Amino acid sequence: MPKTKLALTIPAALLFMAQSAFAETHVVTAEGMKFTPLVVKIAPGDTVRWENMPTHNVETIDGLVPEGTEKINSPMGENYQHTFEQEGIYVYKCTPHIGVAMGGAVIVGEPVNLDDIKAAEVSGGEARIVRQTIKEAEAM
Ligand SMILES: [Cu+2]
Repeated sequence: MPKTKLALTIPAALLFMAQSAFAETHVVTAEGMKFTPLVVKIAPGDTVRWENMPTHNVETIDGLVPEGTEKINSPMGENYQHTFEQEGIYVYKCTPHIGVAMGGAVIVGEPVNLDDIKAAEVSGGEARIVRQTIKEAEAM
């Protein structure tokens, strides 16, 4: 391996190790028909854990997540956790309660897909979640 390549590889590996060592778990709590906090900002490699979910779930909304990421659709009525590796904004809903705007967003690292989210056509409960998400992403 050429020296320059090695010099780049080692810091990258150290950075990865440091991220893993300090990976955090962030708790989002369902309170009534609301997730608190509504928007959670985390680092790549961190985990979000949803608690107090007796009648709720977490379903990411197609088109409102970073391209190429796997859909999340958690089992109804169960606490759930997910580790986010890929940067960007993930908007999600509670499937049965999106009509009353029960949903939220996870912003992982930089909000790289903010423009896509701004351009998306949303209405009703989803639109309320998206508006709040854009506001918080723009304040970063
Ligand atoms: Cu719900």
